[in-house]
Amino acid sequence: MVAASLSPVHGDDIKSLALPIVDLSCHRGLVSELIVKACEEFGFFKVINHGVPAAVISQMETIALDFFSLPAAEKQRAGPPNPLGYGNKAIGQSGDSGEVEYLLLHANPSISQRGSTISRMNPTKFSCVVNEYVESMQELAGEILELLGEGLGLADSGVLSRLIRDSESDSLLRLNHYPPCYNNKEDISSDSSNDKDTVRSGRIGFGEHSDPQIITLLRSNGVGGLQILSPSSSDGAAWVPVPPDPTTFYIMVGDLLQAMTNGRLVSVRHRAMVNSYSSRLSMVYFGAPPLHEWISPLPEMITPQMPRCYRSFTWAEYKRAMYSLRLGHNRLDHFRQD
Ligand code: GA4
Repeated sequence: MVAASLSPVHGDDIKSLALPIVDLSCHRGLVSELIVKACEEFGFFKVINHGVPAAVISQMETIALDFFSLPAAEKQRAGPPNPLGYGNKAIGQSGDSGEVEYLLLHANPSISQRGSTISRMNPTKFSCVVNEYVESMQELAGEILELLGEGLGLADSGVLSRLIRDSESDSLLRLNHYPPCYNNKEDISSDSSNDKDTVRSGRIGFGEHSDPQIITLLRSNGVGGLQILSPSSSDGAAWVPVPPDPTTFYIMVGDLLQAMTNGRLVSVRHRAMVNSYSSRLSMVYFGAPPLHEWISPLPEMITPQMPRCYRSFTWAEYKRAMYSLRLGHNRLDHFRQD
């Protein structure tokens, strides 16, 4: 367990809290139990001993940094994001923005426009590195969902993992670059990995939201900025800074997993703050089902104590709703069972 402590940002309540860590090399039964608990309490946990080769991660990081260091005009050739492609500050289509530039790619190489848009770079090399990273993410996400299925006691424990392993899954890879946000001289002399820097900068890189998909796997460099909203504390919700750890992955429950578990697992609300003097790079895989897949609460998750609370919908329908709403909107509320 890790603990982080901080002072408030702009009047927001910031809390010290131990965040769950799951060691994937431990006994399977124990791991699946811990994953369920973390997803019920936080919708969030960190995985260690995840088995993703360090070279796959570092190659992806290098190529992402190469892309973001291209001249603005070159990067813009991969944009505007509609919704895939390169974006700078504008997020989505409903007027949201943040101190971030990003590249949003489809995880399926035949759908993504990767090669043609990453102009000045070597498109073949870029595609190879992305494919290798995405494959590792799909494998890790599949393994975590399989463990989750076992921990939840589902009759068919592969029902969740199959959705993202499907060859038509609509998963995405997002590369986010948060340039530093200088405020004053004091900022420049401080320790970059310390969350105090994100407090001092106080600028929002990516505003509060939950991820719409099934599961998110996030890896960032050693610069802090990610914060999660702790849902279930006696004194109300508070922002919890997540200490950076480039050797691990942060796992987040998405809206679809909340719907399929009939609200037992919670999609975590989170945001990214900008650090006062170091660039933050995050590489985020969003595991999603195929577009026409129906999403419904699983039968085992519906009990007399927990009656069905979401109606059935397709991922395509959910996506239409999410693009019509603002980033911070609680979009799952629109899919509650009457
Ligand atoms: C949040 C999670 C992913 O980054 C994302 C985002 C998407 C986008 O940037 O196009 C959205 C946002 C995200 C949810 C609401 C809509 C759509 C921006 C936005 C305002 C790629 C995703 O799938 O949903």
